[in-house]
Amino acid sequence: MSQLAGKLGIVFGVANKRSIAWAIAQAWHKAGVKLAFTYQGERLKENVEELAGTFGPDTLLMPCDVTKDEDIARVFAEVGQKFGELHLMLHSVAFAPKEALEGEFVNTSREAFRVAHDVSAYSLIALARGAAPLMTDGGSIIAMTYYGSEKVVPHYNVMGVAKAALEASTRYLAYDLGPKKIRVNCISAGPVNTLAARGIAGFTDMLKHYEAHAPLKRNVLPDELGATGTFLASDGAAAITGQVLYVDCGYQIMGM
Ligand code: NAD
Ligand code: 0WE
Repeated sequence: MSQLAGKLGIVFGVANKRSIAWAIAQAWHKAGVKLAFTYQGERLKENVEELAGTFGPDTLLMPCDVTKDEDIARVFAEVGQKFGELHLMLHSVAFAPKEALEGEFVNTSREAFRVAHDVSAYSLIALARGAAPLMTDGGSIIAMTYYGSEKVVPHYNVMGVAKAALEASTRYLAYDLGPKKIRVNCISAGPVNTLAARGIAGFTDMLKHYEAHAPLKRNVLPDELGATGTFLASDGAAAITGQVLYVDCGYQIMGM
């Protein structure tokens, strides 16, 4: 029996079957975690309904735009009612206006900066504040990040700055929530072909670049992100908090 069996979790960021959030949700589900899901809005409702439905017809599913405090309040009120407590939370949400990922970083508008940071970084703080009171027996909070937070990845632009804020927020949250036995960590994934990655000019070349230069000479698989998510949720990671774990086939260690 898995040590995660019977635990209760909530997942933010499933858009479709390719979403990293879905890979981690499946791994948690296989480990016996009972899951609640949120989706961004009506546009994604059907998709997520179908995926979440594969875990049983009574799987808790709620809309949540993470830029809306009232949505977040409603989600955790409902989780409180239906679950009574919570052990795991996955934050797998990011957005920057498309034009900010196309041109030069120097041209980032005030509004694009605001939106990118609101959706991709501030939301972790708001969600952690919502989840923490329900994590009465301790917990594990995981957020998805990317290497563009620490090195320049051309065109990642304001998302890199927002990911730096997300990673720093992870450390401050780990400090605040540590006394409650709530751990907060980031998984820094290598590139994965998802909705958020598709349409990014040169993404296919980026996958090839990782294959050529990462020590493992390949790209990370969604299942491997799921396995890391399961590890970080487990007691095997009981002393790990405030960290960024690179799950990128070793790419991050390279200097050239
Ligand atoms: P995805 O498009 O499947 O997931 C992004 C999710 O963010 C979607 O479900 C979308 O609905 C959600 N979202 C955006 N704005 C929102 C809002 N206002 N309210 C609620 N939800 C909102 O793509 P993904 O690649 O699975 O991305 C998930 C996470 O993984 C992101 O944080 C991303 O930065 C990170 N990441 C992705 C890669 C990659 O190469 N795909 C690599 C490293 C990290
Ligand atoms: O975090 C991401 C992508 C997040 C993302 C994607 C989009 C595309 C559609 C945020 N906002 C938007 N806005 C849109 O309008 N990744 C880690 C994947 C990614 O995106 C890149 C990358 C990589 C890798 C953008 C440029 C360069 C590299």
